[in-house]
Amino acid sequence: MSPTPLDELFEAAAAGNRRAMGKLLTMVEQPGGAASEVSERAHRQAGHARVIGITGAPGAGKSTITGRLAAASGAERPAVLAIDPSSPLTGGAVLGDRVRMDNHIGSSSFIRSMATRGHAGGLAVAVPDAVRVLDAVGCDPVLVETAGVGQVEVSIAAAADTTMVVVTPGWGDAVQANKAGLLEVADVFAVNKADRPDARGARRDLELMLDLGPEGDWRPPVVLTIATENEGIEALWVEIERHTAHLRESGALGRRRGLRLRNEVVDRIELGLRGRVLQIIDSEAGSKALGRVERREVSPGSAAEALLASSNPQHPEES
Ligand SMILES: Nc1nc2c(ncn2[C@@H]2O[C@H](COP(=O)(O)OP(=O)(O)OP(=O)(O)O)[C@@H](O)[C@H]2O)c(=O)[nH]1
Ligand SMILES: [Mg+2]
Repeated sequence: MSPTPLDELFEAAAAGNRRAMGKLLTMVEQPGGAASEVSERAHRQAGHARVIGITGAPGAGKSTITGRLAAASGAERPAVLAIDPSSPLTGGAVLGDRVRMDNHIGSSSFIRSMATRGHAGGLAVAVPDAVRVLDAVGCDPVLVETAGVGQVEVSIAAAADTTMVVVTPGWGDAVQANKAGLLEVADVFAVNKADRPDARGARRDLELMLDLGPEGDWRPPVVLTIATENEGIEALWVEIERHTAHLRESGALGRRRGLRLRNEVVDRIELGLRGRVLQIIDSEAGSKALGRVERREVSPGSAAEALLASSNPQHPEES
């Protein structure tokens, strides 16, 4: 059998062809079309890459650290996914990211930015598929940067084997991280911009908060870094590797990955159900029912119940 165009694309991407990698990522980012075929195929080949999430407040130095880490990893084919949760479609910040990273990153690295808007399914499904493709074509590690401003971003960052949270010196940053739910998801902390006053104070604040937190078999280490000077980056990478080793030895890696896949299936079911909900409400029966609700003949609750019952494929006799 001769290879299909998709075979060839995967082959080229596996050989390190950036255009082919970019093409595959574009394909999974756009729902419909070949997205599911690419995802299907990528999934069968994936599962080897270490996935590292990097999050923290805007401007904390995540991109600079990420680029430096990719280089410090000494890996042959590191990849960076920079997720921009807030940027409009013009993606100015994302472009800035690229420039900052390109300055530090090894030439073998692959960098890709993803803007939030325009993803029908949301980042919850777009990001895992992008990671899957990079993993499948042999990138390792895959570093995923997101600004930790909301719950969605936190959960994306946490959809990694190892989650690193970047904070900076200054009153309240550790407290902010705590409020945003970042403390719970962190496996490793970087106190970046340690060239600024009171970096040690920030570390102490974090250690205190960790003291108060639940006791587990892994205590997140806190590393001081000056990303712009490449200081502390080696130490940071060592801690990330130590965490990977811990996950493997304790068996937690398999559990984490299993849970991640479960969450992804749940997200996809939810997405599919949401589509069905819209179908129901936009149907003839839906608009009829809505009319009755508006005329106050039935309550919204009864209308929803009736629509749900009549649309349930397990009860075709009711429809
Ligand atoms: N003084 C100092 N500046 C730093 C350090 N690390 C990064 N910066 C600077 O901080 C600014 C923001 O850095 P980025 O790496 O873009 O931070 P980011 O967290 O990726 O920012 P967003 O993606 O926009 O949230 C840039 O001007 C960096 O040069 C550091 O260790 N010390
Ligand atoms: Mg950035």
